Amino acid sequence: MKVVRWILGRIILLLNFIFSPRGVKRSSEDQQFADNKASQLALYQFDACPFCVKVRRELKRQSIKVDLRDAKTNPQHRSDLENGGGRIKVPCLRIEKEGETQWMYESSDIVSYLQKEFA
Ligand SMILES: N[C@@H](CCC(=O)N[C@@H](CS)C(=O)NCC(=O)O)C(=O)O
Repeated sequence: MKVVRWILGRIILLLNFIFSPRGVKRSSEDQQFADNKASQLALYQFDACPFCVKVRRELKRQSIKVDLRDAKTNPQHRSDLENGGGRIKVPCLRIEKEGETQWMYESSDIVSYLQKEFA
């Protein structure tokens, strides 16, 4: 089962690489604004998780760089996710806003949030 999951994960990564979405082009001012906003975000994720790939594709579409934190292999990120968000489930977007931290689970909610904030 582990091997099948590993193979499926590699296929997802390969397809994602081949059919990588195009990023939106912004003026340098707008891009700077988006970059500043994105610096308040961090995505807790697994490399080959299909739901995480879905969110990373949206990040690519929105041309924003978000700190990607691997919660599978990095014990610090894993425990931060568990303690901060309440459970080990990915993807989870950590949003730092006006001194408050929000932990957003569910890939569809994260994609909607990114579209609302950056599109
Ligand atoms: N409905 C969720 C599904 C997320 C999900 O099932 N993630 C899996 C990885 S693909 C997970 O975190 N499982 C917990 C674990 O493996 O410990 C979403 O769309 O984000």
